[in-house]
Amino acid sequence: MGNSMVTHNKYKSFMFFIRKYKVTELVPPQDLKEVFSKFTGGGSYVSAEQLHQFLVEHQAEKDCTLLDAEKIVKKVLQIRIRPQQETVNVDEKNIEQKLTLDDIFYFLRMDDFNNPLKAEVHHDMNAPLSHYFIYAGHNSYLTGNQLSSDCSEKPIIKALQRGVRVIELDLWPTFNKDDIKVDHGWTLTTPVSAIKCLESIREYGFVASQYPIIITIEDHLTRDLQAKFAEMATQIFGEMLYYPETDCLTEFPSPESLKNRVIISTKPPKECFEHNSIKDNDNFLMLSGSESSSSSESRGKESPDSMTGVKIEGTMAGVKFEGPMAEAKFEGPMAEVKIESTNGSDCDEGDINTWECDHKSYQRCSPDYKRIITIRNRKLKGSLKDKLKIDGELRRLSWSETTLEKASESHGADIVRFTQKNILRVYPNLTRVKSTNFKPHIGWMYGAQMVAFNMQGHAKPLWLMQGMFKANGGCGYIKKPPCLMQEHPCDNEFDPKRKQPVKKKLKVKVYMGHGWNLDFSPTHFDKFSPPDFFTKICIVGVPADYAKKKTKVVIDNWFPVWDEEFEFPLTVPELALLRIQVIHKDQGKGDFGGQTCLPVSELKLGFRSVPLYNKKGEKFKSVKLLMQFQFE
Ligand SMILES: [Ca+2]
Ligand SMILES: [Ca+2]
Repeated sequence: MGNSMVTHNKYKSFMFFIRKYKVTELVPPQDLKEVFSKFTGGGSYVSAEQLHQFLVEHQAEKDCTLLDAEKIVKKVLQIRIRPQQETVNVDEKNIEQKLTLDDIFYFLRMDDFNNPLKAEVHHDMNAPLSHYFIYAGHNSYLTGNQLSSDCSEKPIIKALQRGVRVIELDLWPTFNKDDIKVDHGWTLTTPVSAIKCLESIREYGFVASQYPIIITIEDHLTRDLQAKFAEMATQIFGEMLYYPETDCLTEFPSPESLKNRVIISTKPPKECFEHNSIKDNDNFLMLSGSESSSSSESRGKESPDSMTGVKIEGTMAGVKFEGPMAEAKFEGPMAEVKIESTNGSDCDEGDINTWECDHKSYQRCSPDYKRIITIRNRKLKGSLKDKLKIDGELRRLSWSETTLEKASESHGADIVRFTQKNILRVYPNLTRVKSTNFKPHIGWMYGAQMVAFNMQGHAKPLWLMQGMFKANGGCGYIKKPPCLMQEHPCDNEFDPKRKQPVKKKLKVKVYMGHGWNLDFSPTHFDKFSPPDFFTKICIVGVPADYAKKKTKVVIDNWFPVWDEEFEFPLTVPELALLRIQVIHKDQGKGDFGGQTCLPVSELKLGFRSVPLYNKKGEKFKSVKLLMQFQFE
């Protein structure tokens, strides 16, 4: 029981000396020994019945049956055939159907059996789309930064394979104005054809999830090309393309009813209303401060987030601009690119467009194009309160992170109410030229369904996004918590910034970590010794719930044992994410040893094997933590 095998890691110190470090194989934590003893009545084996009891009572696996427990016993015995049985060649029936403490310890460390999250879709999927947080991408076609990277269908495919459900395409006329390309306007990105993007969405759209894909279009097309796009989409998607029979939806359809369907969300550009506005369409790279904001207005861009009304100053390798692009100077390394808005602090459509899109105007657009738009991006004139007014017709608003932050200071309750029926999309400020992201909770805590992220990055905000959408079986749709959907009497509205009473206390225990020796080279962390790991555990959610803890550093050990417990009082556990990161302590910031984010409301209780991911969000083959989760 718990027999530890002692081996040694050898490290060369400098030139001549070999230092040996004792490697102790993992042994079950004291907590597990006690629980084992409880369920076996002090015995050294656990039967299938006792295992069943352990799974139901300690691991809170309410639906687990005795048959499930028997299957686990069989499975573990198959993997862990004991040495004496190997030689005797006994058939399965004669193997004693019971497990030792070491077997249980082994089983609990297998994340495919003992993952901390439910693998299935388990939320009600029959509510209108506005009742869900939706996994959303921003400028989904970009491979790198927002200014000079290539456009390609590949990042779209990758996002879809990860379960992203909202894909953004910026549509522009090609040079000859006879076809449609996907490109980040006003920048040096190289385009990809719209057909390629749509075909990729058809091919890969439903590999990770059957729930609907929403294509948000940033539309810079002429009327003819809009018609062409409608034809293109209809041909490529066929039956997959959903659009409502009636002109006015009173409620969005549900994700369940839209399984394996593609829907389009956009608003028609202004040239539908003012036919003289697009004379210099092929010259869209013309960019100059004050002029650009007015030209963007005259084009009626749907796009909140392309480079309009923006002054670019900086450098991009080997490319120089002169002439009409008066404000854009590129001379120097990309890192120095500076962007500033010349028409206000941010450049969202709220500032650029003030036209109202009514039914009459829609009639004048390409009829087929208009028909295929299920979620209309439409904004109302007037004050912020007016913009958030709930009128009969459903719509989508698109705001930059800054616009949302400012609006939420004074109109939090209005935003929450708006998002109960309508859709709010929040996108990164366009100063994020390196494709970074913002704290996603600024959108989620006000009910914003589409917190649109640059998926090609790899930093903390993206880890939170990836972690959030591990919920509900990773299907890309998460039912919003009741606090965001309740129709409160006006003096009792949900305000995520106001401190609520503590609802639940989450207890997190981190026992140990393992697998780095298999996934990394012996000298990856320290050249001359095994790594020195510690674990950071944070809660990210509404401001009141934010917390940050860390374990001690375990020096020179590939199998760190921490055995430390942390408590997190939570006021809105429904929106909380548990962020876990292992760091090798080094000078400076330390070396990255793996990370994961887990939605607190989805945590399975008891002992759990928590797999860690790299900075891009790809799962490590072997690196895992053994943890325990409990609620009080
Ligand atoms: Ca865009
Ligand atoms: Ca070390």
